[in-house]
Amino acid sequence: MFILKFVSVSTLLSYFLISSFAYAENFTIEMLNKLGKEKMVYSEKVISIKVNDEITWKSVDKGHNVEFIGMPKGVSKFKSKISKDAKFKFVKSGVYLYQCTPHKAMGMIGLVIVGDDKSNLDKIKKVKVYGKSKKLLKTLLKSIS
Ligand SMILES: [Cu+2]
Repeated sequence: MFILKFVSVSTLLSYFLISSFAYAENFTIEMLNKLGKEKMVYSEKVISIKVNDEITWKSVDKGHNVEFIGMPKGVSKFKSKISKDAKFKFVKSGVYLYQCTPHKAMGMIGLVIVGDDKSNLDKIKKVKVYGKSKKLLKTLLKSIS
């Protein structure tokens, strides 16, 4: 009786564990020429997601891409083609910083925080960004720390 109970509890537990892994989500960020008063922007500058979630960057307006410039250790560089939708699955927790290659000096940058893990934040703070992105990055980093 005791063993049966134990088995059913652990079955239930593993069911919940597996289902929480299975429901990885996909988020969409739009790459835009204009959003309100801003020009050349990602529709979301900062996004918090879980490990194994995916982001799709939609090429709503042409001429944009996604280029990782700061990420957790062990994650390889990602650079998408200009004017194409881009998709990335985040299997490692940490903070990711990316820019749009053609508009990197116009403040077209974004941050992804995966699994609520900010352990590489100091490294992200040291990543070189250009022009208008410098001030913006400082503001964004302040907003998350
Ligand atoms: Cu762009």
